[in-house]
Amino acid sequence: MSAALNTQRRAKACRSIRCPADAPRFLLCSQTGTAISTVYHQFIAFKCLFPRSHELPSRPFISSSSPVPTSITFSTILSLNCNQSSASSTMAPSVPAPPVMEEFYSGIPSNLLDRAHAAKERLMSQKTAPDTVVRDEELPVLPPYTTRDKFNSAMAALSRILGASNVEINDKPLKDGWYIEHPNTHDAYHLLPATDSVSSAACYPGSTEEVSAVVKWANQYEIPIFPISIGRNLGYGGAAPRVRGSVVVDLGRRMNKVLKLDGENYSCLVEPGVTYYKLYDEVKKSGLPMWIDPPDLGGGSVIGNTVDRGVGYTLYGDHFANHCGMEVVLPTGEVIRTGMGGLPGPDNTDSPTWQSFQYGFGPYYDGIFTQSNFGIVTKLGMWLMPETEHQTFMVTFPRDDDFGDIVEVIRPLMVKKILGNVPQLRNVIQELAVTGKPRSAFWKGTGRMPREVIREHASKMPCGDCAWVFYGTVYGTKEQIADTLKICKVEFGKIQGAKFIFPEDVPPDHYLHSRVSVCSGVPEIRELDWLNWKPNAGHLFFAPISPTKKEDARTIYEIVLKIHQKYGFDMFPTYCINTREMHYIANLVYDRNDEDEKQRAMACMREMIDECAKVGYGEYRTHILLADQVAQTYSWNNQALMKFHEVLKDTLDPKGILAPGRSGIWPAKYRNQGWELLADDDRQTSSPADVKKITEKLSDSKL
Ligand code: EUG
Repeated sequence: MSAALNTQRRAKACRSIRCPADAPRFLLCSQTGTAISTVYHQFIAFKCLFPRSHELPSRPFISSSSPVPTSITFSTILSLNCNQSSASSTMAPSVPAPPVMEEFYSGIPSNLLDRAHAAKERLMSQKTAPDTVVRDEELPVLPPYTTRDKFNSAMAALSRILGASNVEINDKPLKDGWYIEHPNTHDAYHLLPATDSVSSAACYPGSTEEVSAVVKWANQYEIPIFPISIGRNLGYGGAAPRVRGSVVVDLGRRMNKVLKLDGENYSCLVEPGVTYYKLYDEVKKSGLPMWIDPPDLGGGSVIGNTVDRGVGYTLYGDHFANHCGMEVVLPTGEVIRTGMGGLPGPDNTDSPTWQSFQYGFGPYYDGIFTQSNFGIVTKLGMWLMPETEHQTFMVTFPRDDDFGDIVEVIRPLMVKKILGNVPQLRNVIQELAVTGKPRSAFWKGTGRMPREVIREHASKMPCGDCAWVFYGTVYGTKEQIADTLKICKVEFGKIQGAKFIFPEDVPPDHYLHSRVSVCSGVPEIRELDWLNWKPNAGHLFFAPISPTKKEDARTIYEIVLKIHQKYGFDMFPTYCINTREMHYIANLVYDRNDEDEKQRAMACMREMIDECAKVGYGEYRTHILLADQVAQTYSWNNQALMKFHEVLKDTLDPKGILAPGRSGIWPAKYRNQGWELLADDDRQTSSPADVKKITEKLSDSKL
């Protein structure tokens, strides 16, 4: 059945099926993604979806005796008999479908629903861990340097500012959920116990003014806040605050509009809750001939990804480089606009040049609001790429040792802009992983999968018996594409045995087709499939920057390989090549239900960070719990850079309320008291015991 038909059928089902009578009260508990998956367990065959956010029933957060609203609209979906994509198994799904975007702002687009549902089904079929983690401590977890009484009165004040329905206490068991139904209470891909990196509460401001009011509130009560846009920074900490008990400011729930689409300027202006799926949808609806630039997975926030300096795969793949203009709430609550946005248009309108010129006049600040805790970005301008003809292809290379030579071929092609997007180079093992089959389907052994096993399976797949796979795309007119491909064939052909494979050469469920989409501006869900490698999988990204040069790339490769071998992990390197450098992404997949494996994953990350730093290489981005260690590797001139960060932090955020510890930047209030989590340190400063140790020194004098 087509997606449209499916949606129609679901709409019909929505009208005809009523949820059980106790559903409204249940929904009152929580309105987050977490709650969505909690609901699943109540109604195994149905899925209850929420009405739009402004219609959400109010949640009593202090008194539980508020009246239960009587007019909640439910739509339901029959989760049985749902359609399967071609890639999925033939079994009927036993898990409910994820919410679609029309029904929930961070949902899946309806055209991807069947595939997302199948992907969820495949992942959940491997799950052996319990669905919820029950917590054995007084809840909610308090932020540091406060008392329960003070916290309660602060939360009462916050409820008065935002309305009680927009404040939600994190006092339920934790649910990791799934990609679409992700939690905003903790890190779904926890490295430490799930209960460590948790918030005390989440709040949902509905405008820049309300964000500013929340920031002023945080200053008044000295409560640490942790803003998220969507909260899908999975592999880097998800929605989890660095400081235990922070209040998560979930911007996306009520601020998720595409504010402008400009078909002449080829630009847009978005709010934090706009995902790549949503921006794509709006551009399509507008009929304008523009592309967005999605990362591998489309569920992330455009703002969130850009301010974490994420990457996509069209000609506009460097997201920060293609942003134009920000609106930022500073840690004191002041609101600024950067670039041309500083110059107001007539009659209180936005500057007509805000999305046209990045720099404005005077110092250019936008960079300090990325990977930082210096401000909350509430609006962001992005440039959009004009639609064009395109051709995606893969090139396979036969020998493990070809790696260096491949890099040497790629660099000049990119510097000369023959290749203009962000192409990927992957190891052959990833061809196995992106089939979505578990590792156990290929090999039953323990330890790292042997090269011969990979070879045996690859030789039966479209990639054949190869070692490396390059995914490239060329753009332009048909003639330009043909010319560029000719050059690529000559250049890659210099490596003996290089083989070009085009989309028409592979079956419809091959990963190459999802590269065609991503590299032509169509957001995808396919990349999740390598998460099936292990049961209960979480993933971590080790993401050093390498020059696009043979020797550097090899040095890093050898370090990463040696340490993966030492800790017993299969190695999934994806090189995202951005001209003169490569984002060297090693995806570490681990079983969240296996304590030993989690500890090895952490140790493996720590050692890779250290060993790379020793020879001069550093990460472009990292998991929130590894940020202190990574920040310390940027130590040139006796940590001069960190000292500069700290000067800015203390000036902009004197009370230290905004995301303390983000990117390793601690405000004065927290600095040098033991919060920093360094490599040679076995403490876990997000654990209850360590937080207690740190704070009790000060608690007598401060409280
Ligand atoms: C990927 C790429 C990234 C990143 C995390 C994951 C790709 C995975 C270029 O940056 O930070 C397939």
